[in-house]
Amino acid sequence: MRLITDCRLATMAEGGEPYGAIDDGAILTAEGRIVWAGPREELPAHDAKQTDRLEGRWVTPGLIDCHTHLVFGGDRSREFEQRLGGATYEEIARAGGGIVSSVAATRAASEDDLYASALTRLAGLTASGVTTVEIKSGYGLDRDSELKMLRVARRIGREAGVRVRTSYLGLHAVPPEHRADRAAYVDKAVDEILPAAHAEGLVDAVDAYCEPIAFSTGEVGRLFERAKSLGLPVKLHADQLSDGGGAALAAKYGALSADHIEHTGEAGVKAMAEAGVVAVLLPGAYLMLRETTPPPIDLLRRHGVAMAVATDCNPGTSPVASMTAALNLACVQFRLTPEEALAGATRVAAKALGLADVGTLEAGKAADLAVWDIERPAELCYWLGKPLLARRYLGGIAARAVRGGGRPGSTDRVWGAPAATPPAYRCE
Ligand code: DI6
Ligand code: FE
Repeated sequence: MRLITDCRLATMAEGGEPYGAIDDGAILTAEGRIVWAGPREELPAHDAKQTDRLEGRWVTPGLIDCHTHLVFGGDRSREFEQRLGGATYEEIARAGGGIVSSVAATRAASEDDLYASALTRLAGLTASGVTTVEIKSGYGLDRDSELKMLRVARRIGREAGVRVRTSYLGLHAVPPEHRADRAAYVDKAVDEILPAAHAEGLVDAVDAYCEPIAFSTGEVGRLFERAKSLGLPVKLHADQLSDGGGAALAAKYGALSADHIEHTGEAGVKAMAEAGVVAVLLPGAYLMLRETTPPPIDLLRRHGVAMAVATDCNPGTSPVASMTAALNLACVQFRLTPEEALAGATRVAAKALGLADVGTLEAGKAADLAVWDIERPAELCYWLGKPLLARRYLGGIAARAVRGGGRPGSTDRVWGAPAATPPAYRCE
């Protein structure tokens, strides 16, 4: 048993004080779980062998990034330059760039290369307090390459000091070899690739990109039927660029979440509320695409739809590798309150992933914690770029941030394993 004390808690538990704040708190952990969390003066009798004194720092649940495309090959910063120079996303795609260039690079990359390059981005997430990350496939678009991406995601979960949930995103784009017969690709994704990935234990949820430029509600419906028959939960990239009925489709299938939803109208929001679908807000993509229609935040509030916030870390539309940056962007661009945003990166993000045992500081939950050098929880949404994290705990064990920064292929500078004695403090 371990006692974590001399700290302030933002438990993020529902109801009660803003942020579930406790001024002088303590946490008891054992076997990877929180045994007790509350005001220090109410600390029960315990037999903790270790005591970590946090010198007044704030502790929140470890942050949860519930929508990322962390694993991909290649680099698209050249496209960023082209777009700043006036080229449109469509022109770049027609010239062989865009999503198809990520597909080519991902297919060409080895598992080791994909793993190493993903860690360079994961480093940004863990340095901003992330302890659980969702990772999608979708840049492989053939059987072997999709499975390769998902295996890399699983390896990250085993070796890189973070919990991982995977999503199969086979309906992300039509691969170049199927441009003339997209129906055959949908058949393959639904009937062959998803079942194969599922059989290998690589899929925690099924996602799709529902948009006129990507896949129709009918095509996505076929995929979701298959997911249902395999017992897998679904989620959806919905209504990002137009109101194409994506949110309503997600609701029809009882999806965990509908993500983006900039263009969702009131009928879609109502359907989400009735089906308990979480809205995942992705302010990084909104920023990078210079969008001007924000998600319908007031409607979501009015109808009681829970809102999560995520990075959407991807090479095309959201090169965002910091969860605290995503929080800032959600507040500034979408006018979430800092408390809403932080709930969206903890309690609500857990719901968006269907996880019952992370997201708040409460007895019984996993002891995944983030310790911060801040004076108020709102600072997590206020600063843009200032390092705020003092330490993470993963399953009750102090974990160093994963440090990437190496070139693809070099894994020597990566710290994956939780460290018993983190550098910043002494653990008694
Ligand atoms: N999520 C996605 O899957 C695409 N946009 C988004 O917000 C990514 C598109 C790309 O790689 O260009
Ligand atoms: Fe996405």
